[in-house]
Amino acid sequence: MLSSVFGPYAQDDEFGSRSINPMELYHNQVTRAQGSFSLRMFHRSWGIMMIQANISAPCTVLDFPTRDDFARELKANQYDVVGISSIIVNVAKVREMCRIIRQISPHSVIVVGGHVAAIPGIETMIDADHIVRGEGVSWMRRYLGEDEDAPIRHPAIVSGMQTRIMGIRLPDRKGTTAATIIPSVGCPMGCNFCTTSAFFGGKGKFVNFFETGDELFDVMNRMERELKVRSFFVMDENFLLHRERALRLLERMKEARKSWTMSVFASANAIRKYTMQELVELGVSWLWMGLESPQASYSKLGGADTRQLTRELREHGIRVQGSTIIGLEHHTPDNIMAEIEHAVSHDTDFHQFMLYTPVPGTPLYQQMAEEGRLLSDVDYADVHGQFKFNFQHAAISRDDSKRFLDWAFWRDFEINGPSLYRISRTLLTGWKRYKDWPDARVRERFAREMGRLSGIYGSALWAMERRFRNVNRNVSEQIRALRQEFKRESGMVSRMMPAVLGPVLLWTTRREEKRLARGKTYEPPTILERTNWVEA
Ligand code: B12
Ligand code: SF4
Repeated sequence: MLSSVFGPYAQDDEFGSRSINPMELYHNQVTRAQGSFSLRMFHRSWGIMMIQANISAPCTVLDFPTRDDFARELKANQYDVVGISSIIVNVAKVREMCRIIRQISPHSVIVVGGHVAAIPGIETMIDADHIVRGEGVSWMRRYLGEDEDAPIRHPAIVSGMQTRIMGIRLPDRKGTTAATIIPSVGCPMGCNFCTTSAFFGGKGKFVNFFETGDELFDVMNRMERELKVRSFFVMDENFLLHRERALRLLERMKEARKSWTMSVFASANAIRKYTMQELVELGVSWLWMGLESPQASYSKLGGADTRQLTRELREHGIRVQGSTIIGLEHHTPDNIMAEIEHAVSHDTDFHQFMLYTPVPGTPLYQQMAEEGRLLSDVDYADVHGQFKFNFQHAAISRDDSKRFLDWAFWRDFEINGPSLYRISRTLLTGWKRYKDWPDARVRERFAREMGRLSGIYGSALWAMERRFRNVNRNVSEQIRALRQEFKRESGMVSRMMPAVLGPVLLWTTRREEKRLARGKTYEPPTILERTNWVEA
C-alpha cells in the first residue's frame, strides 16, 4: 500500500494540521485573501500515483484517508510493504501512521518517502524501516527486484478535482479538467531556498522521466485518448528550460495538428529563450513564474524586466502567475512595502506570496544552521512559508513577517481585483489577437476557450462588479468595462447569459461569504485505487 498522510487537514490539531494550511493549492498560497472569489480545488498525490503505475506488484494507493480509513485498510488486507508519502509539515502524521502500522500490521515493512525525508535526524523521529530521499520510482523498483531502468509509464492523472469558486462547485466531468503530465522532478537552477531542486540533487541536477519531445508527445497523446482532454498541467519545475525538448514537442504537435493547451512553470531566463509566437503555438496558456524581488540576484531572473515580460505574455493571452518572496535578506520594515507594491504592479493574473524559508535539505537551511539563525522552537508543522519566519531575520521580526505576508495578499487583491476577473481579461485579449491567426491550431484553442467560457465569464463579471464596489470602486468599474467588452464579442446565447446567471452567482457568492465567516473549510475526498490486484 502507498498512502498519503491522513486528514482532516484544514483544522488545528496535535498531528500538525493547521487551518491556514488546507489541502488546496490556490486557497492555501495564492488566492487565500480573495474570499468567495478564491479558486479552490484539490490535487491528488502524484508521487505515489507515479510509483504505483511503475511497479508490477499488486498495489493500493490510498489518498487522503482519515486515520480510521487507514487503519481499516491495514486490517482488511495483509500488506508486505506500506509506503507513506509526506512533506515536512506533516511529519507528526507520519509518526502516527508508523505507530498504527506497527500495531495493526507488525509484519509490514514501512517505507517513508517524499520531502519529509530531508529532515535532519528523521530516523529518530519516526519508526520506519526505510527512509527514501529523492526519486522514488527507481527506489521502489529496485527494492521490489524489478527493472529500475525500464521506461516510465505515466499514470492518467486528472489535474484537479472538486473545483469551487463563487460558492459553486463545478462538475467533475470527464475531459473538462486538464491532465497532469510530469516530465521530470527537480530543477538544475539550484536557487538557495528551493526545496524541490535540492531534494532531487541540487544545482545542475534533476531527474528526467521523459527525455525527448517525442516521448512527451506520445504520453500526451495517450492522455488525450484516455482522459478525453486537450489541456495539460505540466508539472515540471522549469519546463521551458529544456528548449530542445519543448521545440521538438511543438514540431510533433504541428505535424499532428494538435490544438493543445499547456500550463507550465518556467523561470524568466527560460521564457526569454522563446518568441511569444513559439509560446503561443506550443499552447502555453498559463505560466507560473518566480518574480522573487527586483533586488534579487537569482540567475533564473537573468536580469529580465519582469513587469515588461508579464505585460507582454498577457497581451498574447498567456495567464501569468507570479511568485514573490517576502523576507529576503535585504528586506527591512522600510523597504518591504515598496517591494510589495512593485510585485503588485506586475498585475499578474494570480500572485503567490511566500516567506523566505530555510527548509531542511536546502543550501539556505545549511547556511542558516551554520550562522546559528534557525529558531529551535518552531514546530515543523509551521515551516511552510505561509505563517511566520522560522529563522532570525536581520531586520524583520517573526510577527511582522506574518503581517507583511498577509498585507501582500490583501494588497494584490485590493489593487488588481479577483483573479477570476484578471484571467477573463487575459483570455479576451488573447482571443482578440489570435481569433484570425493563420495557424488553425492556435485559432481553435482560443475559440474553444472563448466559446465555452464567454457566457460564464460574463455572468461572473456581472456578480464581481457588484461585490467589488465596496472594496475598490475603480476596479469595479474596470470589471464593468470588461463585461461590456465580453458582451460585444460574444455570441447571442452567451450575451444573454449574465442576465440570468449573474444574479444567481451574486447570491451564491454572498452565501459562500457567510459560510466562510462561520469558519467553513473544505477537505478532499478519500480515494482508493488498486492495481495488479487479485482478490484472495
Ligand atoms: C501538488 C502539490 C501540492 C498539493 C497537494 C498534493 C497532495 N496530495 O499532497 C497541494 C496543492 C494541496 C499542496 C499543498 C501544500 N504543499 Co505542496 N506541492 C505540490 C507540488 C506542486 C507537486 C508535488 C508533486 O506531485 N510532484 C511530482 C512528484 C512526482 O514528485 P514528489 O511528490 O516529490 O514524489 C517523488 C519523490 O518525492 C518520491 N516520493 C514521494 N512520495 C513517496 C513515497 C514513498 C513510499 C517513496 C518510496 C517515495 C516517494 O518519489 C516520487 C517520484 O520520484 C510540489 C512541488 C513539486 N514540484 O514537487 C509542492 C510541494 C510538495 N508542496 C510544498 C508545500 C510546502 C505545501 C504546503 C505546505 C503549502 C505551502 N505553504 O507551500 C501545502 C501542505 C498541505 C498540507 N496540509 O499538507 C513543498 C514541500 C516542501 C517540503 N520540503 O516539505 C513543495 C515541494 C513545494 C515547494 N517547492 O515548496 N501541494
Ligand atoms: S528556478 Fe524555480 S524551481 Fe528552479 S531552483 Fe529556482 S526556485 Fe527552484
